[in-house]
Amino acid sequence: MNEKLTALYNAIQEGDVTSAQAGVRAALEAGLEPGSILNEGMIAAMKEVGRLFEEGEYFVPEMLISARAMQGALVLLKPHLMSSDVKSAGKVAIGTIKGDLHDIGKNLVALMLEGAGFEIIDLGVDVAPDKFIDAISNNGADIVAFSALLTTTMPNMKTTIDAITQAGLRDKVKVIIGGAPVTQAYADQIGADGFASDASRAVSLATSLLG
Ligand code: B1M
Repeated sequence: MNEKLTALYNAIQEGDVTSAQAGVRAALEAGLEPGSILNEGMIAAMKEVGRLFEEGEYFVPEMLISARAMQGALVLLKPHLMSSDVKSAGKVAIGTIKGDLHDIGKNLVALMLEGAGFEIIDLGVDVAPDKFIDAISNNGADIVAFSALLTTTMPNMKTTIDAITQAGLRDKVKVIIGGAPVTQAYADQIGADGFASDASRAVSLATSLLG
């Protein structure tokens, strides 16, 4: 790996916000592509944090400080991931599903959708079905996007789709889902309109669903 990306990767894995931000600046100054800075330097580091947690080497506080370093680095990378001359492509209400606090992936998906011209209603984390329903009926969301990182919160995606159906709104909105444990098969099983495995695929999916 490029030495600038290695430094960024290490800073995020160690949870050092200052070095992570310095790493993003150095990588940009070296002319590295924002997409590879994100994928190789940052997302890969979070995957390693997850592996260390699984092996019992990291605990929740370590995951949390790595997440903070990731978010601090993302703030600097954000303007470079977004293109400016795009017109509104539709309105997307996005949130992590009820019970789930993992918001880094959700924030990335929101950022890429915004960059592609979608208007974003960011409902935050641990979003109850009612809030998605409100975003459809009172804020005109064309798409609702759910993110889940826990196998234990995934079932709340189905609960939320069921609540949208019961509110009589299912034919007014497209539902897209994603997050590390989520699959296309699960999307089919719960009646979502689409699944994307990463943020850039979420943009292609949203674009194709709205024609
Ligand atoms: Co948590 N955590 N965590 N955690 N955490 C995982 C998810 C875990 C896999 C770690 C592990 O064991 N290896 C594990 C889940 C196991 C499972 O369910 N099978 C886990 C656990 C167990 C937990 C707790 C239960 C730990 C505890 O308390 N004992 C707890 C639960 C809290 C809760 O949510 N109720 C918990 C807490 C936390 C922190 C708060 C400390 C922190 C989150 C901080 C934050 O987000 N603000 C945290 C972190 C950082 C992680 C890991 C290490 C990293 C997640 C991350 O940010 N990845 C994670 C391990 C891992 O993922 N390998 C882990 C980077 C991010 C860019 O990727 O979110 O996958 P991701 O998003 C991608 C794609 O998935 C996709 O696009 C994104 C960009 O490409 N995508 C979508 C995501 N949403 C999408 C939506 C779409 C489309 C695509 O359409 C709508």
